[in-house]
Amino acid sequence: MPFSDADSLKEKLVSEQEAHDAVVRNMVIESLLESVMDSSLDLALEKEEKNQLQLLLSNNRILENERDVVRDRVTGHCFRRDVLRKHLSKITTEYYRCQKEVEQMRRRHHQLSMALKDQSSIHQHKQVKIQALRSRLASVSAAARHESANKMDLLATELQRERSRIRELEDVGREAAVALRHILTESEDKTSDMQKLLELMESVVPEGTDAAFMGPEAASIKTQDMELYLDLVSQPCRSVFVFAKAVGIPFEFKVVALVEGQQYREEFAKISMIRKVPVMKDGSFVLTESVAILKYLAQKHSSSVADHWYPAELRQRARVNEYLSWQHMNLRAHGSKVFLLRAMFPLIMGSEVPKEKMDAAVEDLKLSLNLLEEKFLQDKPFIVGDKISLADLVAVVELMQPVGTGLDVLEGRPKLIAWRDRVKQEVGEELFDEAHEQLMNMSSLQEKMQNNSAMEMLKPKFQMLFK
Ligand SMILES: N[C@@H](CCC(=O)N[C@@H](CS)C(=O)NCC(=O)O)C(=O)O
Repeated sequence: MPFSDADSLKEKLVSEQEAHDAVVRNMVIESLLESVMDSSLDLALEKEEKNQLQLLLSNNRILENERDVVRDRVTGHCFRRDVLRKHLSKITTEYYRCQKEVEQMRRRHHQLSMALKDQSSIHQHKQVKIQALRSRLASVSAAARHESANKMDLLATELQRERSRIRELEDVGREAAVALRHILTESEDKTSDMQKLLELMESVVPEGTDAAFMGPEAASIKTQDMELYLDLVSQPCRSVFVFAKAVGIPFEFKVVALVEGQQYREEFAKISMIRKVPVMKDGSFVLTESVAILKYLAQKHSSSVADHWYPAELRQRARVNEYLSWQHMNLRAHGSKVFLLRAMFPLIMGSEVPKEKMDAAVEDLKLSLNLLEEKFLQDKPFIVGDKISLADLVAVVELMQPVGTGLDVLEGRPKLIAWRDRVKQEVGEELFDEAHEQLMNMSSLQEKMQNNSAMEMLKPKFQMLFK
């Protein structure tokens, strides 16, 4: 082999050797690398394990805490369960007790409804009896009314007879006076003239009823016939009417129908030139103005009229007068205005009342009612105290006037409602209703007005009043 071949072979060998060494080295390195990698893997795994262990430990701690919490809760629940058990047992006992009570009540209810049934049949029975008594009462009172009407007729005839007898007596008196003068002055034959005079007297005044001994009182009783000129639609008339009736003062009711214009008749003008009602005629004594009439009647009949109507005691009487003076321009004026606007204005004027006019009138009335309640009545049963007086009567009739037109002025005023009911009870419900019957029947009143020529006379008055 040539040298160069040997060299190249050598070189080849060397390079082969080097290549082999490199491979071995690589393998060593690789194995070294592998072992290094393994140990680092071990380390990483160990760390991982440690971490996991730590995690497990902390999880364990958490679980232990949770276990403690759960244990506490269980203890709490057990305690509450025991408390609830106790409650439950109490409730159960209570439930049984209630059931017993309900049972007892059911039995009681049954007993009561049986008793109620019995009562209602008794009640029905009584109702039938009451009904029978009512109709009996109605027939008895109709008979009594009839009888008293007959008696009244008889009395009226008797009265008439008495009057003509009085007139006869007056004539005889005049004749006797003439005869007496003749006897005392001119007569020659005094004895026979005297005899004639005696005969004359005897013909009208029989023995035993000598007029000279009847005295002035008896004479005045005969001539003192009380007449009241009234229209019950008018509130002052109602106060006079109710008072006279309530205290039992006899009078002759003379109707002056205002809606028919009877106040304008000449025959009424002869009695009162004021041409308003009420008017009182006591014998020849004529009195106008309701308040004056009421006081006159109370004072004239003071021996039979209870003192509370117009008390004699100075200050109580002053309280009655205080109200009577106040009411003219307040409750009376305002109540009348609302009444006239609501009931008369459209009929007389032929048009509706302007709203602002009506509102203002109602507002004024409310203010008067406030004063009646707060100043005059306060918390007393009646204006002067415990007993009814003329003041209450005059107030109540005024308050009823707008009520007659359908306006409930007492709405929302329980104190005034209770007072009105007390007044009504004191004078007697029947009398109160009788006095207010016409007022409460406005439609028939308006009908009368519509067909009446006297309404024309009222027009200028209204125009003046409400312009
Ligand atoms: N102040 C008087 C008033 C009388 C009065 O105004 N009467 C009215 C009826 S409530 C009347 O007669 N009016 C008729 C008219 O004015 O033509 C009294 O209290 O008696």
